[in-house]
Amino acid sequence: MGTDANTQNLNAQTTTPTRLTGAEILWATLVGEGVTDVFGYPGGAILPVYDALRKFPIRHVLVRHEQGAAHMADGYARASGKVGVCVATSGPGATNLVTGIANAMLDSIPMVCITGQVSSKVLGTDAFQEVDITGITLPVTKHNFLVNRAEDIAPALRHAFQIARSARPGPVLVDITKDAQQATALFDFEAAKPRPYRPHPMLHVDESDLEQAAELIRNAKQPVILAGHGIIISGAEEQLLTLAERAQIPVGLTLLGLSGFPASHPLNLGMMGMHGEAWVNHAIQEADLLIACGMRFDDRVTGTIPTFATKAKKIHIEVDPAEVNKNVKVDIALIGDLREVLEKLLPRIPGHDRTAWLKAIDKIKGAAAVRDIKNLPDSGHLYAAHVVHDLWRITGGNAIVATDVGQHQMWEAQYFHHEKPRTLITSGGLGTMGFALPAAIGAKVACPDKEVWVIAGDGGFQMTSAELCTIAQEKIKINIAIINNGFLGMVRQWQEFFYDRNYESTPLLSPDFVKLAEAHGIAGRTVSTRAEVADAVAEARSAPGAFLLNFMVEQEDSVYPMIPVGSALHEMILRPGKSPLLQTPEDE
Ligand SMILES: Cc1cc2nc3c(=O)[nH]c(=O)nc-3n(C[C@H](O)[C@H](O)[C@H](O)COP(=O)(O)OP(=O)(O)OC[C@H]3O[C@@H](n4cnc5c(N)ncnc54)[C@H](O)[C@@H]3O)c2cc1C
Ligand SMILES: Cc1ncc(C[n+]2csc(CCOP(=O)(O)OP(=O)(O)O)c2C)c(N)n1
Ligand SMILES: [Mg+2]
Repeated sequence: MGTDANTQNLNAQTTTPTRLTGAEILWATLVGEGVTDVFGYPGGAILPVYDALRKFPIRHVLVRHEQGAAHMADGYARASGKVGVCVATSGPGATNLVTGIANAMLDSIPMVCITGQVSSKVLGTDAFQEVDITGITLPVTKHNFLVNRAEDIAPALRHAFQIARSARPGPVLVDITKDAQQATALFDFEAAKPRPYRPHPMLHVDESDLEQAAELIRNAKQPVILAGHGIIISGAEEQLLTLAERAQIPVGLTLLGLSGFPASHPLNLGMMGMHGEAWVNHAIQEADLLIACGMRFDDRVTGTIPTFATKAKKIHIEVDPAEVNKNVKVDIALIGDLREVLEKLLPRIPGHDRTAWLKAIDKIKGAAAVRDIKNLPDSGHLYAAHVVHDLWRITGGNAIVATDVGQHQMWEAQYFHHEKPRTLITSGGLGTMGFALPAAIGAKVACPDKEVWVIAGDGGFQMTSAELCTIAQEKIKINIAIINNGFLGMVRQWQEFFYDRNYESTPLLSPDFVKLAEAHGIAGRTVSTRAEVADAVAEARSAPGAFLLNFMVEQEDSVYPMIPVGSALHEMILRPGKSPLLQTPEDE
């Protein structure tokens, strides 16, 4: 963070052009773009930038691995809706960012990633720590820039912010040569403004398409809304609620759509897809109309395409024309920002009674709702579902939860009921193990007043656990729940179901996580029974600093329902009848 008295002279509020070094221009431009926090790791090719940092009012979180910096920027963006920023040096610093950039790309997260590059005179000579990072990241960025003149830094960065946040958001990389950081140029924030954003020519909704869509909705007997991440990205929660309530249409959510529609709402069906609720998938297969809102028909959502919702007409509201008719052919496409399109559509949608359809879904639910564990008697075993359910209950569902990838991620999606947008931070498209801990740090930096939890597996946690030291150094209060099943659980589950229980390379030795936390000055506790869960969660919440809970859960539990790859949505493997998680009639 800058402490220098000259800060005022150097920040972007400067009205008259000022001569600055490229490094100073970089920070001044970030200040002008409203950036207050960045996540990064220094090195030779970015040293001029680090040298200038003290002059600017920006908090720099020093990470332990650049992948962590990218995930922190990502978590920051998901929690706040702002653009996340990460910084790394050339060569290995830049390549370490790549997984985090790809993660953001697949989930449409707005990020600006800044890398140092060798001096322009030696570019292309295999200079020390030179890699072609713009080439490497071309397929996993929305756009990228190589900047080799100080005067180009501000325009490139401002353009990067515009690209990152416009239409379908995504990560943008700006690679800046060392000599450009060291040279000087006139800094004029206003003059560096990019041309006004020009929407894609296809981003235009015809009156006749709107009318046709409205007519389909008015006439549908068994419609379902498929609500995706676009709801949260465009801030269309209110419009979605109005559409659902007015037309009495039930809402299924993708993994990334969760938190976009209140979990407790009677029209909320829960998550669809591979590990979605059985009744959502059945409802989709029985529907006569699907209204897909800001979701991209991922294969985890559709099952095999030829068998997907064959009885339904389909409306797709989507900002990226490339997503329309990519996986699922639709009858009407409304291409534009979801909130704007819904605002245009709503006046054409009258109130509607769909009691018969809602009752029919309730009936399917009755038969399939076998996993609700609310009142389950304590059998002495600790199940991951118990832990997640109790965490939800105790936190009142108000916490931001960052999950890792695997079984615990699916149990979180099923048992932690998100009411408010941006409270679930999870890696959907890339499914990046190691995401949770750094993403939670980013979320906490973005939302210091919110309660933030990590829910991670014993495998994924080990991939980025070095960031525990970042928490210690930065004094970040987050709580960590490790769902410790002694396995790479999701892979073990696939081995159980599809590879004859050949548990090759999935039993997993872990360090003593509590001791690991203690080595970083972070308190922790191991929990092995359900009776201890509430007390342990309370201890973590009231601890002044970060706290780690190591939950020793059943080792060979599986996530149900599950749609095997290559099957239809209704061909689900359900939890076997004798499971201790089965709901008994008196639980209801
Ligand atoms: C282990 C594992 C299991 C999984 N199982 C499931 C599962 O069972 N069910 C499930 O749903 N997912 C599951 N996923 C996640 C899945 O892989 C996808 O990431 C997820 O389905 C994508 O959801 P989405 O389409 O809503 O979001 P995204 O992939 O983020 O797509 C968002 C869409 O909205 C559009 N959009 C963005 N902004 C706007 C705007 N302003 N206006 C209009 N449109 C906009 C984008 O162009 C894009 O097409 C799983 C992931 C993992 C790792
Ligand atoms: C970086 C990375 N490597 C491998 C995988 C494949 N993978 C998906 S889930 C999983 C197991 C995760 O194990 P753990 O973190 O213990 O979570 P659990 O499934 O047991 O809850 C693996 C190896 C992945 N998603 N990401
Ligand atoms: Mg595990």
